[in-house]
Amino acid sequence: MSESIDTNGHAAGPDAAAHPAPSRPAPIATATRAAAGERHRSVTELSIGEYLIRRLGDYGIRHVFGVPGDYVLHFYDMLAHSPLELVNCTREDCVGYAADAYARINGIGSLCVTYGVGGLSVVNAVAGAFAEKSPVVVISGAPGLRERGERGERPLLHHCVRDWSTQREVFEKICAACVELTDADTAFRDIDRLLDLAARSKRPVYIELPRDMVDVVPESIRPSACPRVRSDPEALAEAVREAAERIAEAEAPVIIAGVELHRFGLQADVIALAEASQIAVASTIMGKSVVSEVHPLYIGLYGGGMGREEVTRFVESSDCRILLGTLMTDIDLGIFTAKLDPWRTIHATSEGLQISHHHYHGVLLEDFIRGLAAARPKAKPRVLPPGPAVARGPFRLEPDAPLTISRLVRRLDESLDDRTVVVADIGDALFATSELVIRGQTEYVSPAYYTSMGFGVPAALGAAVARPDLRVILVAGDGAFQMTGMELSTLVARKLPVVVIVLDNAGYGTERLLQDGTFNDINVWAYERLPEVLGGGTGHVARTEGEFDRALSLALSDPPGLHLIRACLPRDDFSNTLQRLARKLQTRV
Ligand SMILES: Cc1ncc(C[n+]2csc(CCOP(=O)(O)OP(=O)(O)O)c2C)c(N)n1
Ligand SMILES: [Mg+2]
Repeated sequence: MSESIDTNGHAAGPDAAAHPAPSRPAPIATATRAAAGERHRSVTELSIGEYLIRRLGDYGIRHVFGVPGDYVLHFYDMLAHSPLELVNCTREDCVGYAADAYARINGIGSLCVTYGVGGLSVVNAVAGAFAEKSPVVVISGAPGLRERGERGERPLLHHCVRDWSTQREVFEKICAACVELTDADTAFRDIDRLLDLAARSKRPVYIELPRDMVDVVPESIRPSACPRVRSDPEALAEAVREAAERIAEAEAPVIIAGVELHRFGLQADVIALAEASQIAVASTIMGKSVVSEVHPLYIGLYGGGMGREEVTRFVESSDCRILLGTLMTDIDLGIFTAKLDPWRTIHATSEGLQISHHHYHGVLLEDFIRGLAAARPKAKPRVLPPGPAVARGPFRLEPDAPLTISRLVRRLDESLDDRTVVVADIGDALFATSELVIRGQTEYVSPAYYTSMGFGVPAALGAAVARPDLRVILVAGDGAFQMTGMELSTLVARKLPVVVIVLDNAGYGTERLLQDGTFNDINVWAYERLPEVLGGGTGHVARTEGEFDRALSLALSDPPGLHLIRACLPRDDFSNTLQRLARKLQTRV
C-alpha cells in the first residue's frame, strides 16, 4: 500500500478542511471551558482538552460514555459544556460496552473515565472492542504532571498502581495505539494520529490526559502526520483480474460476508457485487445483518457444523468461495468444523488478500470489492438453497404451550422490521437470536467472538443513544443480565424505549450443556419488578407462548416505554444452534 503523509500542519481527519493551518504561535493560556464548542475559534486558540473535544466531533462522535472522577473531573466538565453529550453510566465496564456498541452502530465511539479505578475497569470491555474491531476512543484522566514529584520522588497518589505509565502499558496490549498527553507541543498531532488510526484500523485507541494538561494551549503546533493509505494500482488490477476469472469459471461461487464489511461500511458495495454477478451470499455469525437476510441472493448463516445443513453443504461444495471481511474465529467457523480449503477460496480482509495460494499485498478491502463489482464477472445460473425466511416455514402461535427458546425467537422474528436493532448478549441469547431473520437496515449487535457476558444491557444503551430513531430489542440470559443489568437504570433515567427480554433458565444454561454442576445455578431474581425499583418502565412475566406474545405486543405498541419481559424457560431447553455447537464443544472442555 502506498502511504502519503499529510504534513500541512493540521488535523488530517474526515473534517480536516475545517481546520485552518495554524498561522501564529499562541502563548500558553488557560482556556475558558464554555469555549470548547465554538467552531469559529482557530485551532491555535484551543487548549488540549478543547482540541480533543473538537476532533471527536469531527469524527462523528456526538456522545461520550463515562463515569467521572477527580483526575478527569475538569475535562468532564469541559465535555459537559461542549456540543458532545455525556452519557453517565453506573460503572465503567458498562461504559466500555456502551461505547463499543455505539461505535459499531455510529462508526466510532468514545468513553471518558478516571485514572486507575476507572481506566482499569474498562479493560475487559475495551479488549472485546479490540478483538471485534470496534473503534472506541478511550480517554482517561491522570494525575497532573506537577503532582508527580521531582527527581525520582514518587508520591503515593490515590488510584495509582505502580508507575505513572502502568495503566497506559496495560492498554498498549489491547489498543491500536496509546498516548499520554504530557507534551503540549505534540499533543494535537498525537490526538490527530490516534483518531485517524482508530477510524482506519477499527480498533480502540487510548488517550491519557493528565489533569493539569487539559487547559494548556500549545505554544506551537507540530504538523500532523496521518498517512493516507491507498491500494497499489498494479496489485489491485491483478487481484481483481484473477478473482474475476475464477468467479466466471466457477460452477457455484458464493460470497461469505464477514463483520469487517459492517465496520468499514461496505454493505452496499457487497450487495452491488452480488447483484452485478448474481453470486449467492452467506454470512458468518459475526457478520450477521451485514446483508439483509431477506435479500433474494442471501442463503443464510454459514458456521461449519453449527449452521443449517443445506447452507453448509452449498458453501463447502462451492468451487469458488469469496470470503469478504471475514474473521476466521472459532465461533464463526463452528469451532473449526468448517471445511474451507484455501485453493478454492478468495479471502479479502482489511489486513490481507489471498486468492488460492497467491498473496497480494497493498490491496485495500474496499478497492478490491468495488473493483470486482465493476468487473462484473458473471456467475453461472444455479439453484440456491432457500433463504432463512423461507426455510423456517410459517409460524403459528400455540397460546397455552409452555414457552421455549426456539418458539420465543420465532415469535420475536414476526415482529422485526427494518427499524429494529437487535442486541444479543452471549449464552443461548446469541445462538438463538442467530436464527432470527434480520431485515433491511436492521442491525444485529453481539459480542459473538470475544463473548463477554454482560455486554447486553449497556450495549442496548449504546445502541439506543446512537440511534434513538430505531427500536432496540435486547435478548440476554439471566446470568449475563445479573452481571450488568443495573445499567437499566441509565435507560430508565434517559427514558430510552428499549425492550429487554431476560431468558430465565435459573443459571448458566450454555455451560450446563458442556459440564453440569451446581456452579451453573444462579440466584433467581424477580426481574419483572426491576422497573419498579429503578423508577420507570413496565415488567412482564411470560411462561407460555400466549403470555410472551401479549407482553411483546404490548411492549412494541408502546414506543416511548421501556419494557422488561422475564421469559421463564425450562432448565434443559436450548436452541437448535446451541445444541449443534455444544456437540462439537463437548469434546474440548
Ligand atoms: C464475563 C464472562 N464470564 C464468564 C463467561 C463464561 N460463560 C460462557 S456462557 C456462560 C453462561 C451464560 O449464562 P446465561 O447468561 O444465563 O445464558 P444461558 O447460557 O443460560 O443461555 C458463562 C458463565 C463468559 N463468557 N463471560
Ligand atoms: Mg441462563
